[in-house]
Amino acid sequence: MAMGLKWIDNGLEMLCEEFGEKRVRHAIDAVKIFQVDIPGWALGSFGGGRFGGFSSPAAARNIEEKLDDAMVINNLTGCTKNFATHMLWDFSEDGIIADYKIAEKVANEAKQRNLELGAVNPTYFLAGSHMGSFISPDKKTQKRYIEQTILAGTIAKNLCNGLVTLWFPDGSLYPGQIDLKKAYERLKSCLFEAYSKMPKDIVILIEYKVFEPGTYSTTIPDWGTSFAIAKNLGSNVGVLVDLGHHHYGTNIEQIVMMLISENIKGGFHFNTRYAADDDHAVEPTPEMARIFYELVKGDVIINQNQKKNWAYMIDQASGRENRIQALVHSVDSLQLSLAKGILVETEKLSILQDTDEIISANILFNNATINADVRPIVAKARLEKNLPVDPVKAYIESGYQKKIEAERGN
Ligand code: AFD
Ligand code: MN
Ligand code: MN
Repeated sequence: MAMGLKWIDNGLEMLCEEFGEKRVRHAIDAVKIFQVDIPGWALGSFGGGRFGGFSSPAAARNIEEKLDDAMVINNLTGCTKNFATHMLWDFSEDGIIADYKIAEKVANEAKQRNLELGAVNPTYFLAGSHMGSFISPDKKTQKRYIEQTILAGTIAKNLCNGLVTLWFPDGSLYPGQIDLKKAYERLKSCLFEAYSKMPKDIVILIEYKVFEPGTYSTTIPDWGTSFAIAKNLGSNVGVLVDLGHHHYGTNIEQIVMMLISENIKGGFHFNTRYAADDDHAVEPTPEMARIFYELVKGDVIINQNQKKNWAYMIDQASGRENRIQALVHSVDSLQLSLAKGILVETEKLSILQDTDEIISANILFNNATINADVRPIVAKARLEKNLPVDPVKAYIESGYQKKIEAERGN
């Protein structure tokens, strides 16, 4: 073993002693096969918000540069082959109409970089959506978004991985501003119309969000609404959970469990939030480990039967940190959380649950999800795949950042 890597073997030995060799090996193998989509929008030039126009150095200026950066991330992590796109940012010349031909070109560009196109996001915001997209009273606006949604289905099927993810900014700022029922019914009827013209052998996931840009109401505010709409549309439609889209303190792992139990297709937009939907890089929080525990227990992750797996995507776009480092950091956090979720000693836990040993159950659960140092598991998985043990450090040392800063001049 190379110098300076003794901590990995030592750490693995300790983990095997506590959680058993079989579980530790399973965690290493799981980390080796887990894949997550990179969001194209995280690599572009998003600014510092209302208080400054800055963006992080050498942001990608076009789709080719976004794909260049995504390739670097995939080479460093070995688990981000899929690149998620947004129709009006990535497949449009004017930001109003999306174009199949551009999507074709982007798919080819991705292939040249050993990447594939992942989830397609119709863009229901940007110019002309000030009164909402599907809830807009303007028929022309509704039609434009219906057509874009249908096209997203065709693009997903022919050029991407067959997944369309829908997030609607529709809602209102003040009570009385819109008729809540009319808005909800307009959204449903536009969505039903679009759905009836989309290919059926794709998966569609409906994202919900409790606030922003609507401050008083959001037309699809919670998982229950997504669930109801998905159920009414068809068996290829499910629910997309984004970590930043709940009221503070919501038990997200319980939502995950319910969706699995209801046998509906699910997906994730991973990120960390501190105040609202601030879209920060994923961190290895206890919440994240608990979510992975439910995903593992529900067999909807790293299942050999690909059809059973949920869709896993990162959705982050915070403004100041180095975006490539931030995405690699997210991948690392997800791998750590997956390993923790797998280490939970389920058999012992269920005995403690059945015998009402409340505190012992909690301690046993926390030993895996909070207290275990699983970095040796993730490191071992990387070594076995010939990947750098510390991908953020490898990125910093690669010289890529200096190169793009010189080339892109922003
Ligand atoms: C916004 C929304 C939502 C969506 C993303 C991409 O809050 O998370 O998934 O844009 O459309 O951040
Ligand atoms: Mn999202
Ligand atoms: Mn969001």
